[in-house]
Amino acid sequence: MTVTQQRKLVTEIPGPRSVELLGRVRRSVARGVGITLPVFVTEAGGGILVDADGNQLIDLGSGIAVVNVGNAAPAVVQAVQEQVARFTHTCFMVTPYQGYLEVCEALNRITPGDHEKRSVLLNSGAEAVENAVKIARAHTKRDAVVVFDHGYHGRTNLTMAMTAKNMPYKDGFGPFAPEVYRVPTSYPYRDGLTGPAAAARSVASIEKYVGASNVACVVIEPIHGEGGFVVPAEGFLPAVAEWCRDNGVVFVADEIQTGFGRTGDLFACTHEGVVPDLITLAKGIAGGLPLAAVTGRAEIMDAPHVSGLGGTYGGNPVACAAALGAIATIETEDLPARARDIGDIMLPALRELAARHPVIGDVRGRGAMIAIELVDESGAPDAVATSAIAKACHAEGMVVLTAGTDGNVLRFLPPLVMPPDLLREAMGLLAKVIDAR
Ligand code: PLZ
Repeated sequence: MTVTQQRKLVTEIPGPRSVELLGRVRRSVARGVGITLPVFVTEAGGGILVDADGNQLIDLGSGIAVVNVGNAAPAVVQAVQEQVARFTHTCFMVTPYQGYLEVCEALNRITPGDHEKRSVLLNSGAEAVENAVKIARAHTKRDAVVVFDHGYHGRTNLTMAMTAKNMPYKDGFGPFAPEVYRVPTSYPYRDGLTGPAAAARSVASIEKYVGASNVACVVIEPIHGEGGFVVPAEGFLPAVAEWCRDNGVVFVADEIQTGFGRTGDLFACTHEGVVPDLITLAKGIAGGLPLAAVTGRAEIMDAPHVSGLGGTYGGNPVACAAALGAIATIETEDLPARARDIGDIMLPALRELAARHPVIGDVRGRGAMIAIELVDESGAPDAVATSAIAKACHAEGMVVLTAGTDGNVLRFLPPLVMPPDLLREAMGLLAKVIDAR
């Protein structure tokens, strides 16, 4: 690792060089592309991002849960360099190559369940979700797609319809794809329901408003990501999965954010022993290169006709090489265990902070997917406090992200290779920021 694992501030955040570059962004990049923290990164590794002014920031975002193996992870770099020098693209659908095959074999092996599986490779999370729906529709010959409050599935037309939150994802971009139905989820902090009670409520909604026999698939994140790191009450996911099984509905776990060791297991479904029919994957799959996948039961995956699935770049050879490097790293370095260690450091620190500050209404998450939900004196979501705390953290030299349908969740997604000392320092800085309010 060439990047020293130390936070270092040599200018204000953002520094003059970044400010200058941001001026150029304003003149060249479409306004619709928002930026959370405008420091321009020049190098990154482990738990540190280095910016154009020479500042070193603690990375608690991992590029939105992507670089689980760390930035420029050695096995990823080596695999990419070797592959890029051999060939960069042929299109697997035209003339295939082994990397695509090996990634599919790896995904079939490591995803939950020991049934026979197949995989298809794509470019982005949204594209994976789109394809999961295509596959489920081809298999069931039904139309309806069921999604949940606080769900996030992407920014393409179908996945915008599947995403719950209007601003900033959907506003003015309709009309949206039809036959998408939203039902209540399990949100223990807000609804106080047990898992089975919340599942009964969701199922009642589906049966009343959609009709079981019309439903092709239920698509759910095992922990809602963009929606605020909402961990469902125990028993919710298994009950929903069981209802799907009983009604011939394809149960799709969107593990795009929760996957690849993030929650302390390779996949979040495993915490409750849920085996999805299909699983959508992206983000952590390839150490930062664009790759996504749908993996699932062979008989469902094989429903679409030959040439019904694909795309020019899906499973690009360089991205596949990166994925093989990333997956090998996750397995050989037991990164799920590192995620559990991260949770063991963060959760007690955050709970101690919550005990002193009523603005922290809830501390939740699993492994290295941890969040705090911020509320005002009446218990209502406090987006203003959330964004102020995030900004203050940025000024201290750490990258934190917000989330939540109400914008009142501060979320933490450190690379799983984050050095523990750096993580403790980050928790200390957060305490300093909140104590100073
Ligand atoms: N499903 C569960 O978390 C992507 C979105 C960032 P893409 N989440 C980050 C933003 O503001 O665009 C995500 C996800 C879940 C699907 C997606 C979509 O993945 O690779 O961004 O298309």
